[in-house]
Amino acid sequence: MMIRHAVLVAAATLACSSAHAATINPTSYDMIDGGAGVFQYQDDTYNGTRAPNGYLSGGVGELTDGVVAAGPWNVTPGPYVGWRFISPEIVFNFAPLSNLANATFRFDNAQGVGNVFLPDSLSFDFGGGFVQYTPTVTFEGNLGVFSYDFTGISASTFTVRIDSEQEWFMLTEVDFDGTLATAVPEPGTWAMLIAGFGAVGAMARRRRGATVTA
Ligand SMILES: [Ca+2]
Ligand SMILES: [Ca+2]
Repeated sequence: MMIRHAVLVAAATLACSSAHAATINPTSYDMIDGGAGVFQYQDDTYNGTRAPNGYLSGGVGELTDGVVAAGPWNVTPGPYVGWRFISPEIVFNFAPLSNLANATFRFDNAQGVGNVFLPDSLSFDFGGGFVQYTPTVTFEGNLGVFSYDFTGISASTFTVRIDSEQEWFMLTEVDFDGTLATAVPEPGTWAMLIAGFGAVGAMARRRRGATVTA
């Protein structure tokens, strides 16, 4: 009975490998921090390393904390990261990723208030150089939402460059949908699975044998 239970658990683990795309969070993202201005537009909750030159690495913070700014940058500046006169590159690191289905970026659609604008475009580097993808752009209150659908992307680390010709842009949240690559069982799981099948087969053979002789 114990062996049969182990087989069922192993089989259930394998069955989970075909999960549908769902929200996935990066283990870390690396980038040059936001700038200062009338308020501060840094990634205030970033929990990784902050180099003297402002480069952040090995942690996560405001961009993937699930918090979306409730108002424009000049009313609720805290939940934004803002960059000035640069097109920053953000490196996103995931636990092994089998499929990236969607990436969504929420910016303040300030339309020039304080020289803050939506960015011009986003380019993604999945290992073969930067490619500019066409987003679906929608608007939620004061936010401009850039949404990108992908197929066939399995890079567990990739870089997003946010291109801006304007002075400022303000980013409050990045969401990803996809599937993490949890499909491959550990070697120990395989060993247990094979041993379990063998034991169940042996039990079945013994049982058949017992039935015949009874
Ligand atoms: Ca956020
Ligand atoms: Ca901030």
